Formats: sequence, C-alpha cells, structure tokens
Amino acid sequence: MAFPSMLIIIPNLIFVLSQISFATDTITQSTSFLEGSTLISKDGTFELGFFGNFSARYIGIWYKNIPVRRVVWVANRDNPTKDDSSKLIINQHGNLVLLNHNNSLVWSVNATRKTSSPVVLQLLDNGNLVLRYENSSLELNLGEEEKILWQSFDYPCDTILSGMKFGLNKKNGFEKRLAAWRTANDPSSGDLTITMMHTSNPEAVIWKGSTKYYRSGPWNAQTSGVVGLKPNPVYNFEFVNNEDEVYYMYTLKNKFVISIMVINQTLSSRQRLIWVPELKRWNVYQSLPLDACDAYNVCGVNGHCIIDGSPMCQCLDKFEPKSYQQWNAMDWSQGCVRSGNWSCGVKNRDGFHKFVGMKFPDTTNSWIDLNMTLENCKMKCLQNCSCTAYTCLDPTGVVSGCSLWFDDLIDLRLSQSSGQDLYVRIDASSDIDAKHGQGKNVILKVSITLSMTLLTLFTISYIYITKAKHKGKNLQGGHENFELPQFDISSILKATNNFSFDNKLGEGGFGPVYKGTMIDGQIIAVKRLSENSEQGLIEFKNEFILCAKLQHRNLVRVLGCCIEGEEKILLYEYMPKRSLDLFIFDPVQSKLLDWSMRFNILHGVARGLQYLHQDSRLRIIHRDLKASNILLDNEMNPKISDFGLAKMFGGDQIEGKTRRIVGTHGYMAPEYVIHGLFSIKSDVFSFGVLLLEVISGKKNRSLTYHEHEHEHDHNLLWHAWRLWREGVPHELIDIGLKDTCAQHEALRCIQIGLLCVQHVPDFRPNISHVIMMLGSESTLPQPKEPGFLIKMISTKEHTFSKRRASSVNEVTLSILSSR
Ligand SMILES: *[C@@H]1O[C@H](CO)[C@@H](O)[C@H](O)[C@H]1NC(C)=O
Ligand SMILES: *[C@@H]1O[C@H](CO)[C@@H](O)[C@H](O)[C@H]1NC(C)=O
Ligand SMILES: *[C@@H]1O[C@H](CO)[C@@H](O)[C@H](O)[C@H]1NC(C)=O
Ligand SMILES: *[C@@H]1O[C@H](CO)[C@@H](O)[C@H](O)[C@H]1NC(C)=O
Ligand SMILES: *[C@@H]1O[C@H](CO)[C@@H](O)[C@H](O)[C@H]1NC(C)=O
Ligand SMILES: *[C@@H]1O[C@H](CO)[C@@H](O)[C@H](O)[C@H]1NC(C)=O
Ligand SMILES: *[C@@H]1O[C@H](CO)[C@@H](O)[C@H](O)[C@H]1NC(C)=O
Ligand SMILES: *[C@@H]1O[C@H](CO)[C@@H](O)[C@H](O)[C@H]1NC(C)=O
Ligand SMILES: *[C@@H]1O[C@H](CO)[C@@H](O)[C@H](O)[C@H]1NC(C)=O
Ligand SMILES: *[C@@H]1O[C@H](CO)[C@@H](O)[C@H](O)[C@H]1NC(C)=O
Ligand SMILES: *[C@H]1O[C@H](CO)[C@@H](O)[C@H](O)[C@H]1NC(C)=O
Repeated sequence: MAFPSMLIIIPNLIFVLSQISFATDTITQSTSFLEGSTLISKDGTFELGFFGNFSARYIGIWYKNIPVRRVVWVANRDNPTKDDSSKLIINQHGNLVLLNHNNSLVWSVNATRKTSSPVVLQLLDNGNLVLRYENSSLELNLGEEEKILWQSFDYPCDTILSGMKFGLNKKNGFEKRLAAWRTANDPSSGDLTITMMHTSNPEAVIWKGSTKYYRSGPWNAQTSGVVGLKPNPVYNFEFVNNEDEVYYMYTLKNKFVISIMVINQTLSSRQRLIWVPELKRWNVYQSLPLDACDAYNVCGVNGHCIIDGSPMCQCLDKFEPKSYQQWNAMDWSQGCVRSGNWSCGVKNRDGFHKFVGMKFPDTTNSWIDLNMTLENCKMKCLQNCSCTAYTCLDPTGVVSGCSLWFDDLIDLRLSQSSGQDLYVRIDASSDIDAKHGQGKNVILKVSITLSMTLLTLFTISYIYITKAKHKGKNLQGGHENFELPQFDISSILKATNNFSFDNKLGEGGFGPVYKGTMIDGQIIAVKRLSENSEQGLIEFKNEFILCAKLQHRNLVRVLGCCIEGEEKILLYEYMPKRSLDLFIFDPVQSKLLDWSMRFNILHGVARGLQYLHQDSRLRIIHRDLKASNILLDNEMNPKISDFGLAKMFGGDQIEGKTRRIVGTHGYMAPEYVIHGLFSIKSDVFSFGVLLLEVISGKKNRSLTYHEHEHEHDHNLLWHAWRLWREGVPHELIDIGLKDTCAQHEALRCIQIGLLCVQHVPDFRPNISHVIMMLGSESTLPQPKEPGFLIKMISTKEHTFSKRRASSVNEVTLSILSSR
C-alpha cells in the first residue's frame, strides 16, 4: 500500500517546487493544478489557488498583492472538496474539471469544443479565468472572442470586477447573477442576489430569496435614476442596452486605485469598496440600499416615500390610502387608490398630474419608445385605459423618448439627487378643485415638492418682512409660532436611545449632536441645546426660525424641532458622508475628491450662499462659513449647515454691526473681527478662505512657513498671496489634484479666492459675481492684498476671544460624524 502512494506524492512535490520558482498564468492539457500550486496573472495582480478549511476546500481567485485576502471569484462555491489532494485539470474533451482524491468529479464547466485542437486555461491580468484554444492552433482562424470556450467573467460570484459585464444576453436568455457569500467564511451561494431585469426598460434588482428587496431604477441616457452612478474619480461606467444584450460595466480609471463591487449577505447590501493601502483595509465608498425609502415598495402601490417626510410614506397627490385604518397605523402595504372620479377617456375626468423628482416606478409593466416626443407619449398613454403614467426618458428633455407604465405604480420614492418628472394619470377635475383649497396644508407640503417650497418661501418671507418692519430690528428674540413640524420628546428619546453616548455624533457650538432612528426607520441628526447654555438660546431660536423658511439644495434641511420644558432640540437630515473638512484635510480621503468634484462643491456652496444673500427676499449672512460646516450628501453635493449665527436683514439693509463677535478664527474677515461689522462681504471673505483650502488641501494653520518681515503670518492666505506675487500660484494646488485638474481652471479659482479675501470689503466681489466668474472664461481683475487679521489686531485679540460664543477652535457641528 505504501508504494503506490509514494508514486503520487513525489510528482506532487516536484510540481509544487516548480510552481514556487516559476510563476505561471497558464495550465495546459498535460499539466494538473494541485493543492499548493497557484496561477499568477502576467502582471502579478491576480492569483488563482485553493483556499478554505480542511472540511471544505475551494478554488478561487484573489488579489495577489493585497494583504487582506479578498476572494473575488470561486469556482466550486457550492461543491467544496473535502480533502487536500484534489486537482483541477483540462480533460481529454477540453473541459475543465475538478477531481477529488479518488478521481471522482466534484465540479466542472460545460464548455463545448468544436474541434479537437488543444485547449489551455489562463488567468488574465483583469482577473478573468479563460478556457480557450491554444494560440498555436492558428489554423482555427478564429477571432480572439471565438477562441474562448468558457470564462469566469460569465459566472460571477459575489463580485463585479473592472471590465466584467453584468447583465443578460437577450438572444439566449443567459443572465449573470451575483449571489452573496453565505457568511464571511462560507462562499456558498447566499439568498441575497442581484439580477438585471429583462424588461423593455431594464434595471438591476436585488433579491432576498424570491422577494424583491431593492431596485436600482431604470437607466436613462444621462445618469440613470440609478443612485450613485455619477462621474467620479475612481471608475468610468457604461450601460449598454441593444438588441443582443443589456449590461452594466465599469472600468477603473487608475490601476493603482483598486475598487470592486460586491454584495454582502450580512449587511444585505450592495457595496462599492475601495482598497486603501495606507490603512490596509477596504473602505466602503457606497452602499445600497441607501435609506429606509430604498426598501422595495415600502409605501405600497401608488404611494411614494419621502425620506424627510413624517411619516415617510404618503399617497401620491389625488390618491388616498386603500385602508385608512392600516395606513394610519403605519402599515403601508395596501398602498393607495385614486381618490377622484377618474374615468378613462372622459373629458375633464381624465388627465395627468406632474410629479417632480421621482425615482421611476418598477419597470416590469412598462413600455418604451426611444424616438417618441413627450406630447405623443401622452397621447399614447391616453389611448390605453390601463396606462397609468408616462414620462420623457431623457432628463434634459432635449432628446425625446417615451416610457409608459401600466396598472399600479410600484416602488415610488422622491429622490432629490436623481429623480425625474413623472406624469401620473388622475381625475383632472379634482386637480382644478384642489387649487382652491390649499391653505392650511402648505407647511406639510414644503418637503414634498420643490415648486411648493418656493411658493411657501415667498409667502413666509412676505409675512416676515411685514412683521420685521413693525419691529424695526432683526429676528432675534422673536416669538412667532413657526410651523416647523413638532416632535415630542418621547419619540426623540426613543430614537436616540435616551441620548446615549453611543449615538453621539459630535459636539456642536451649542451642545451635542446625536444620531437617531425614528420609528419608521428614518435616520436623523438631533441637535440638543445644552440645558444650561443660556447664551445659545438666541442662536437656537434664530436657527430654528431661519431653517423653517429656507429650502435650497445646498442648504442642510431641518426636519423639525422639539421644545419641551428645558429641552430645545432641532432635527436635521442625516448626512452620512460627514463634512468637507474630513475630506480635504485627510491624506487618504482627499484622494476621493478629484478636481471636478471639488469644483462642484465650491460651485454648490456659492449657490447656497447666493440663495442666502440674494435669492430669498431676506438677506441672510451666515457668519460662520467654513469647511466643517459644509456637509456632503451621498453624491458629494455640498450643503451649508449651522445657521446658529446667521443674521437676517430686511430687503435693503446690507450691513450690520454687532457686539457679539462670533465665528471661527481664520475664516472671519478683518473688519468683522475688529469692528464687529458684518456684511455679505464678510461671508464672501470666508468663502474665499474656504476656496483656497479646497484647492490647496491645507488648513489655514497647518502651514509652517516663516516670512522674515511677518513672523506671525503662518497662514494660508499669506502663503497664497506670496505665491501669487512671486508668479508661482500653481504651487498652491494640492499635489493629489495634479492628475485630475486642468491647471488653468485651478489658477483661475485661486485668483477668484484671492479676490474674495481682499482687505477692503468693497473690492471683494459679491457672490453672484463669484459664481459668474467661476462659470466663465472672462478676464479677472488683479487681486489686491488680502485682509490679514493678526497683523492689525494682535493687540485686541483678547477682547474678542472671550466673547466668542461658538465654533471656537473649529468645534464642529458634526451632524455627520457617523463613527
Ligand atoms: C470517493 O470518495 C468519496 C468520499 O470522499 C466517496 O463518497 C466515493 O464513494 C468515492 N468514490 C470512489 C469511486 O471510490
Ligand atoms: C452543465 O450542464 C448540465 C446539463 O446540461 C447541468 O446539469 C449542469 O448544471 C451544468 N454545469 C454547470 C457548471 O453549468
Ligand atoms: C494569443 O494571441 C493573441 C493575439 O493573437 C494575444 O493577444 C494573446 O496574448 C496570446 N496569448 C498568449 C497566451 O500568448
Ligand atoms: C460583509 O460585511 C461585514 C461587515 O462589514 C463583514 O464583516 C463581512 O466580512 C462581509 N462579508 C463578506 C462576504 O465580505
Ligand atoms: C469550514 O468552512 C465551512 C464553510 O466553508 C464552514 O461551514 C465550516 O464550519 C468550516 N469548518 C471548520 C472546522 O472550520
Ligand atoms: C364625484 O362625482 C360626484 C358626482 O358627480 C360628486 O358629487 C363628487 O363630489 C365627486 N367626487 C370627487 C372626489 O370629485
Ligand atoms: C429612431 O430614430 C433614429 C434616427 O432618427 C432611427 O435610426 C431609428 O430607427 C428610430 N428608431 C425607432 C424605433 O423608430
Ligand atoms: C393596453 O396596454 C396593455 C399593456 O401593454 C395591453 O395588454 C393592452 O392590450 C392594451 N390595450 C389596448 C386597448 O391597447
Ligand atoms: C430610557 O429611559 C426610560 C425612563 O428613564 C426607560 O424606561 C427606558 O427603558 C430607557 N430606554 C433606553 C433605550 O435606555
Ligand atoms: C454683484 O456684482 C455685479 C458686478 O459687480 C453687479 O453687476 C451686480 O449688480 C451685483 N449684484 C448684487 C445683487 O449686488
Ligand atoms: C488662519 O489665518 C488667520 C489669518 O487670516 C489667523 O488669524 C488665524 O490664526 C489662522 N487660524 C488658525 C486656526 O491658526
């Protein structure tokens, strides 16, 4: 018995040794692939080998050079071998088979070879394992594609790699589906899967077992309703839908930034991970479903989910709950039905209502025509009584394209970032009636539609201005009864676990900020005014009042408040990406912000500021604009937060004076610090500082530059000004930006930044002018010397520092800090 087994072991050893000295990427029909051996792709990125424990062994592919092993593909995920002497071979029929110790078949691929030419198995540099005719068999006269008999990219496991097509073949119905690993150590197929739906307007769906769990939303030519598919520094993506196939594919922009897309059973989510070598771990860049509204059809048919809404589910306008009793008990499963006297084809009883910012409904019962105009689309829908909604496929409305939906509308939500217009069929007569009876519900609808918001804003501003005229001063201390949704303290205690320490996100200027989960699953940020902080009370009321009135995509949204006894609490939308300073000043995170994203952020902040300064009929001066007050949503859109210090003026007042000088050192304009003079131009100053920080990636104080004449000037403004004067402003640009930025654009921004921080307020541009300069190529004026704080007020410093009420040393209202 000993003799034969020796015969097996010795060749094994020789084989293993030869593998160690000569890494290869190919197996031929005459070699076997045994325990202990590996294939390594030509450029050394990927490795194929055996892994697992003694009772379950698998063949898989992983990144060779990433120390934390992450298996991206498994051959026999549902057929493990149970011994350590199995082998992978190409058999005489040219098929790939895995045999166990007694040569019985464990796993195989179903390749069909057309000729008997020799076949090889090769691990490619992109991680694809291909079984193909050997190159020398050129008499085959086949294209590279045809040479491939089988490839692992056609049978993904839980990971989509760069260059892999995820989708389906319309000709033969063959679909690629991802199935999660059952647990972190068990690669067998879990019940969380993703497939591409074979509908006229395809979309990706995550399933839990046989139940839909999340829907990406259908694609459109531009961005798709698909959340998170936006231009970004890490990868390019494409979505192809033609007669033969429909697929999604991404390709990495930079081979040194490794990113993969996976689904994870434990978390029930689809994640995009990025390998961060500095931290030696995979960071989550994006995770779906994003929030409670992403849960499939959470609001039932014809209902829609509004993440800031209270409750988050509401019937579409002109629809009503099918069962009021269940609906009011927050059981939304029955959905909604039409509330009017809709009658198909009857004049005035049949029409459409436009809903703005919607994620399109489930496309299972839909139909599209890429060439039809919106008007024809409407006609087409009217002709069929089961048609319930239509839309233009192209979000810009430039190109045409029509989509119709039939029967109930399923899985609707409001989506600020990627929603589009949807025309829903209703009783048109009730639409007319409704126009008379708005009145009381106005505030409730603020968060529902944007157009409503504007209307409301004007109404309230008007009321405010009228009142302010009577009082003749700004709003501090006002006692108006504001219709911000009120929450009771018990629901907030429940949401934040009695303000438990674990839920604390950070410390704001006036008290701690907590993360909370409302009873309907909505995640919020809760700012609790310190009980004994009298000084914050005014600011609290101020913020409270302002926030109730301000709605802009670049301002953080307040969802409600709670004033009970000693408690004064504000509820905000929760921003999982936290604040800008955590990105731009962090050596790792800053890499995720390329030039175009930074530019977008600056542009967004400027627009938010423009809204504060000009667009509402109020004039609002923020007074504490800084990187840590700029919060980022999941798509990296900036939102200005912390209005605690903001001041409101009547229409023609442009400047104010205060004894309470508050703000953050380094962002405050000199005239404000010294004389307490604040104006829209002091905000522009802060914006200038912010702009220079975003471009340089440096904090005001982190520069240890010494200038002989001014030994006190260790700050960014001075540094920027010096480089500018010396004609080398490009040295200011963050080194990490060099690859993605167009230098002339960055230089232009630096010049705009310097214009904003000029010493004389009148020389500084107003914010509209800034936006105009950011968006055009016109010639810019030459900046004059910036306002340097310390230079002039070093003697006065103590007088204001003791009065600073908030934001000292960048204490941040970290609504965002999630960990
Ligand atoms: C091979 O081994 C497996 C268990 O490892 C056993 O179930 C099977 O019967 C064996 N087959 C042969 C042909 O011996
Ligand atoms: C190969 O084909 C057979 C029958 O056609 C099927 O039962 C088997 O599941 C297939 N194997 C793989 C790995 O696809
Ligand atoms: C086989 O030939 C093709 C071109 O004909 C080439 O791209 C490929 O790299 C070759 N593969 C090997 C393993 O030589
Ligand atoms: C899923 O996520 C959890 C939590 O981040 C992690 O521990 C686990 O390893 C992940 N599972 C897989 C298969 O990657
Ligand atoms: C071996 O791995 C499998 C999953 O692949 C797991 O279920 C099993 O518990 C593991 N066995 C041991 C002894 O660790
Ligand atoms: C439906 O029509 C009837 C009769 O025409 C009318 O009395 C009723 O008010 C209508 N209902 C709605 C909701 O418009
Ligand atoms: C749409 O229009 C394009 C060009 O105008 C044409 O090539 C295409 O065939 C049309 N498609 C359909 C479905 O009519
Ligand atoms: C209306 O559309 C549905 C769904 O496409 C279709 O089944 C039905 O035949 C159409 N009805 C008419 C009258 O065209
Ligand atoms: C919160 O406090 C109340 C009363 O003090 C207590 O009944 C409740 O269990 C607490 N909840 C949590 C989650 O700690
Ligand atoms: C902003 O500045 C520009 C150019 O200096 C000027 O034309 C414009 O009227 C100003 N806008 C406001 C609202 O002050
Ligand atoms: C930032 O620069 C200003 C001058 O503009 C300086 O007064 C301030 O001390 C600096 N900030 C910090 C935190 O050092």
